[in-house]
Amino acid sequence: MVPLKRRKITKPQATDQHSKICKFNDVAVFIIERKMGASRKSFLMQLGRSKGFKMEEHYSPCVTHVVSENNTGDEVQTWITNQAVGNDDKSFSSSLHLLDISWLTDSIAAGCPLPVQDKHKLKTSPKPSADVSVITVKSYACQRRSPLKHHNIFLTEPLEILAENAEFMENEGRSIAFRRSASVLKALPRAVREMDDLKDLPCLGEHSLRVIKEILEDGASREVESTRLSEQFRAMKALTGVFGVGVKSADRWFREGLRSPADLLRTGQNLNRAQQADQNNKESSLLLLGVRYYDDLNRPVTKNEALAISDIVERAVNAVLPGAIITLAGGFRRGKEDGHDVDFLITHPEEGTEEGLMPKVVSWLEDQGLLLYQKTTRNSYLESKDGPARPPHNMDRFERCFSIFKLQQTREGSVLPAGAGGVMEQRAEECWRAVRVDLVVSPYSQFAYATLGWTGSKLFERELRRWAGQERGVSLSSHTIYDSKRCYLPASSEEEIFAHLGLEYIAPGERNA
Ligand code: 8GT
Ligand code: MN
Repeated sequence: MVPLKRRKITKPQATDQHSKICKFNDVAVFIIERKMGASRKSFLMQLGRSKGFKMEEHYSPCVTHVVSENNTGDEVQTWITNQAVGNDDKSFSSSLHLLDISWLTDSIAAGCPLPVQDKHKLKTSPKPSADVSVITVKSYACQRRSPLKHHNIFLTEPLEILAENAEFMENEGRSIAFRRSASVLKALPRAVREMDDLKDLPCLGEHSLRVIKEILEDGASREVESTRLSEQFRAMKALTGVFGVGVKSADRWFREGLRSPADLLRTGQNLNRAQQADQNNKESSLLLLGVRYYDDLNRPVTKNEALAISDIVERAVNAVLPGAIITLAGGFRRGKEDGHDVDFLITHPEEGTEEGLMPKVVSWLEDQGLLLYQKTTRNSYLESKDGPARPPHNMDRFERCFSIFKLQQTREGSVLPAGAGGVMEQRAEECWRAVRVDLVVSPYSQFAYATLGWTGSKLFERELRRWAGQERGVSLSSHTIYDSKRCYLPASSEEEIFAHLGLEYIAPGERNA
């Protein structure tokens, strides 16, 4: 056994001996034995030392140059990391050179440590950055994919309550801000757990962040929950839920003390007042219809019901214009399982033959007793302000029919197959429901734009138009794109329109911003 005293002095002596002959003190070389073998390593160590190189026996933080043979940079890095386990030194310095043996042999031949050149360096794969968990989300909703089912409904639903409330207050800017925040969260690949998950995300304003923080910390936002329960929010929701009633009328009625569609009937004053004036006759009968079918029209339309209506529309259109093309648009085209209405686009490959189509389709449907209400317009700008008009930003000039279909159903609520006759039809005679249906006729040359414009979601459409204007200097509508010289850009598919806009194509199912 070596006495403790001797052991203590042996090591420094040896180092001293080395340092005596070391000519290049700022370079400390370590050779990795792996794949090289002990004898070759020992030979190279001796050779190095004989030329005045500081050759280290062990790997330590003072090593400046790690040399290996037939190892990849990643292998060397792993080897070094493993040496560090258990030491304080868990990482290695970024100034550490990971080199091929050729650097050492060249240096020995040159009689001094050569400057490290690219050819000597071992290639390592890029280190995953510490920020790998930070997700980058593009700032326009039309640049992102947002599926129907996402991971952050617990945040987006409350934000959308605030958006809806802002709409009731006619504060569009605020409403859009909340919708944009919600939309960003819909695009995230996982649930938000902490506020840090949100850093670097676009479109999240101060107010939205406050709401999100509260939900993450307390499970709910006081502002959202009190909005949800507020008399005004609930009344506005109920009153705007009446077909044909916009925010302005609902707000007026709220201030007059009305709270629900039943109140409209009870007081009757609005209906009577409206009926007195001849020009308002239509409006009041629309209101009566809206109240009468309130429950039906607020019950989601199922996919099966949409398909059954699709069948009817196809029969109607083909009866009056064979060869016409009918597309189910809106939420159902995006893959939704239900919706508040069913939207259809109709065209014909022979441009011009679609003109005047709507009145014929409508009378076919009426003859079959399939319509409870319809209002056909050639030009959406002529619609009354409080009628079922849409906000001006997504209006178009297509021939269009707002309607309420009378959809036959079996008693169990399933839809009667088209053409089912006999006993079944008689039994189901009184079993039907009201469904809101929008029919839109587009010339064939504008059909791609119409399809894109009517597929939604509403925020996705808005963001497309914003992108077009702000980033590309063009104007996008449901008819075409026109540039600053008002030149029209024809397109025969949605893919082509995305390409015109310099955007990656986003499939309908991923436009749920
Ligand atoms: P839903 O399931 O509640 O029915 O949801 P949706 O189908 O996505 O919404 P929608 O209110 O039925 O509208 C369908 C799409 O048509 C939306 O993208 C909306 O922007 C678009 N749209 C209208 N009105 C108009 C309009 O006048 N012109 C154009 N081009 N698009 C319109 O709702
Ligand atoms: Mn719809």
